[in-house]
Amino acid sequence: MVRQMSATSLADETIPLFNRTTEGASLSLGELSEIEQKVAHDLKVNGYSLLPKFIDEALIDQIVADCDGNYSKSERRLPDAFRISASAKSLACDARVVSLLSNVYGRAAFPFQTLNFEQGTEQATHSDTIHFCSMPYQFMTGVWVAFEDVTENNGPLHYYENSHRLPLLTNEALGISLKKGQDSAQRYSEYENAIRDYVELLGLERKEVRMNKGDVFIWSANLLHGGSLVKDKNTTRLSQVTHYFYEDCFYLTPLNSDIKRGKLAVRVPFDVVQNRFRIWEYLATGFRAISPVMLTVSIAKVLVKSLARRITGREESF
Ligand SMILES: O=C(O)CCC(=O)C(=O)O
Repeated sequence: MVRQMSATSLADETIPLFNRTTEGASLSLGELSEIEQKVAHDLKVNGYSLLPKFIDEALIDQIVADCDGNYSKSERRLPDAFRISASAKSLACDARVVSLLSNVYGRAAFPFQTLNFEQGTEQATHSDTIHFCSMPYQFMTGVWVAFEDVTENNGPLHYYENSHRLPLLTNEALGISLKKGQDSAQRYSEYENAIRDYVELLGLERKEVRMNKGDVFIWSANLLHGGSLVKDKNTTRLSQVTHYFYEDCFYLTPLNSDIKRGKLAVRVPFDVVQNRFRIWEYLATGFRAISPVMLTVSIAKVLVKSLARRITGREESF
């Protein structure tokens, strides 16, 4: 449950609670539990928070058993394991996490995606905002759970200090324009290169996260992060990340959007707790960000594109 907030302005509602500055926000922050206050403080100051020994080891062992043999060989991961494992779903829907996020953001959180990893991903530095963006901005969070101890050898998560304070790094902001015929993998590699150059230019400091089994690492939407090199290729790095959105937002994928050409890649996130898709509203105005007709057209386009990809074997193009 989200606590009632007193005397918040409309502008306040467009900002996660932990970043608000009004008197009403201070009062609401003061009402948070000790652990919520810690997470709110950490997200504001550092862009991440670490909760040691937060997840029960028996639940973790069950998820690991359920996922065994189901990871994709090429991508080293299993998307949306909540569909095949009641335990992975129970972790994504952990009421303590959902309530904690809802209270520190001042808006109800819901899990919409899980990714389970068998090994370190070596994923290049990125911010989740390029994949999962909300309007108002910043209403998205990653919650990563270590299913075994993470060392310097099995590909720890890394992040760049203070990167959560950077402006939103969309294609437009990075000077990437979408080319006709370009597939999303090529576009993403342009994005990764631009981010690599940008953090170098700014001289941001790279840090690795050491975690033990059951620890939870929470990061805010804009934090630049990724998976470090797996030094010992024989190691596993079992883990699950759950991505959360917040209600009453409009959701989109900036990587596949081209604002200059009027193309918005909208998302219809699946609420794992309520087992239903979330249709957008924005700031509780009752205004639907998209009409039922446009929604039907968007869904039809997605279906046609994925069918075309299956038939031609080609990636999505613009
Ligand atoms: O687990 C990893 O190595 C990276 C995960 C990640 O970057 C993400 O989920 O956004």
